[in-house]
Amino acid sequence: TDLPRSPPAAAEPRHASPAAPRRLREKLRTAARMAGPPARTAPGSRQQVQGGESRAQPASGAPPARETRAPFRFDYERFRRSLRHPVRGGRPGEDPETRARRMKIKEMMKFAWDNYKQYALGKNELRPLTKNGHIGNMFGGLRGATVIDALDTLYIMELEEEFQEAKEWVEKSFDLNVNGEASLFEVNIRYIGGLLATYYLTGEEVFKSKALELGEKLLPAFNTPTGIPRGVINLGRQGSRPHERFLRGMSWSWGWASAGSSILAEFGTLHLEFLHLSQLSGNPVFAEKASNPQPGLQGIGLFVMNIRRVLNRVEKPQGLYPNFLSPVTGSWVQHHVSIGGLGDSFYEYLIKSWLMSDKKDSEAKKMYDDALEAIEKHLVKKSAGGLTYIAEWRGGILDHKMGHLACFSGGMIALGAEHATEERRQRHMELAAEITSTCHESYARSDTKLGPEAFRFDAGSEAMATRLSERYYILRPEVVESYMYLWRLTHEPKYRHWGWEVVKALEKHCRVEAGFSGIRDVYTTTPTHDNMQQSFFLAETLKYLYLLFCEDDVLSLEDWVFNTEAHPLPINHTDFKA
Ligand code: DMJ
Repeated sequence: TDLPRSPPAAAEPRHASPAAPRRLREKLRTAARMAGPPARTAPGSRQQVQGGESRAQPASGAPPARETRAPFRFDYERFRRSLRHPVRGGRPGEDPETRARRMKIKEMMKFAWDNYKQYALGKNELRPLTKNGHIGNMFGGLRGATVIDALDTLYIMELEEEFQEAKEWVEKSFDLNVNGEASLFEVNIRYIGGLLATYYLTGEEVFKSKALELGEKLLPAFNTPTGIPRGVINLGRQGSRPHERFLRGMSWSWGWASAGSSILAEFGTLHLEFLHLSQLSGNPVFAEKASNPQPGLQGIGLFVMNIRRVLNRVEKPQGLYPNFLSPVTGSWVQHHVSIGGLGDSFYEYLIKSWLMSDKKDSEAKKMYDDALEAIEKHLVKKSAGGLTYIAEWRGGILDHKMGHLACFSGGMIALGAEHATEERRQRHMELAAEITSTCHESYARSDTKLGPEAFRFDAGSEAMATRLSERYYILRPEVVESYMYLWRLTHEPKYRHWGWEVVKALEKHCRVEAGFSGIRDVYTTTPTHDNMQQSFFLAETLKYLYLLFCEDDVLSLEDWVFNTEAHPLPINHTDFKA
């Protein structure tokens, strides 16, 4: 998803305001319990809970506590042996043009990284025109978003020296003892996702321990009446000033989200990462089977399983999932449905949860199948010119618009189709190909051959932006993401061809002296630049382009699922307890 990047409004009811001191104290005590360090009890001893109080649990359905488990160690070597394909590398005898194209994309990655390193190392993003760094307000005081987002791409592209530079920064400078208001979603997909993926790829403990430490800090966001997390969390700082300790672990809803609601694509995009945190910290892989939830990360899988329970209970209008849900009542707050921003990765994580479980998580598969059926029935449309698109839905009225973000859905639907019944498989593959083709049209119909932020199918418009405010391109990945999946699943040459068009357009319009920049208008051949090299350009756009020109067994879809920031997380072929 993609969300307004302003901090929560002051007027937003913080769910523990100074006007409610008793409630606040209770919340703080609970938050402190939940944000406490992982249990370090001796084998077989009884788990101690801070302050002697009962442990925090997800709002519903959590089974009662029992004795602690034996200490757990994740068997990394066994995990690596379980992979069916090598994770990287070229293959002998490949076509020289494909190799040359892949090398070009590798060069683009090196250029993006080198400039970030030179002008902005330790900041969150590079500003390539002014040659300095940008911090922003999404990550609650965390720094180095580009480093963490780039790590696995550098590794996969075999940019060894650059990978070592990034790793060294994580070891020496990545500080988790920060204080500030962070987006739970963004920290999860970029930082937790990036660290987990790099751990699984390299086996380097530093990435695992940072992911687990950061994961701990996110737990208090789940402390709501329903267990649906709020969008913003104060990451807190240990041993800091009183007002900072006061806020530590507090969470609240975005100021712009109606009636203190939580966003579908935010609370629905935690599952993959949290199950891996759970796995690495010792809980059985599939949390619904856990019989002794514990405070801290070991029970983290239960928190995300509880989200499912709430969603399964609430009635869905026409089977569709609206984007805003109250974390207090567990009911929808507004009936806006979108497979683009605010909704997008919720659907993606349903099908990927099933794939990541080695196709055992049938609940996720059913939720995905039902959701897609409702989308097909109510939102999929064909334009007068024959282009298939997915409209948005506002309380029953269709908005004939697709955001760039919604273009990931071609890849998602193709991925799901692979595993569907024969009748659905064919229909969904066609739908996936048609949507990807429509998204390609949004690029092909622009002067730069890059696509706008949103395009419409009304008032005579077909796959083009009609509003000035929707003409920009900020180096987003969703269209090339779909090309990559469609290539892997069909091997139709057009997807590589379309991907190469994007490479040429990026070089022509987005490459500047010190990095890559977004552009403000895709409909002019002399666009102005927005002076921002987004971290997802290194995590996603360049990675998906590179994989488009790799053999299928590089980060094979049989071994990995990509989180929504393109960080590969392994499919659980087995239980890796040691
Ligand atoms: C990325 O952070 C992720 O892909 C997210 O799911 C949506 N927005 C950006 C890229 O456009």
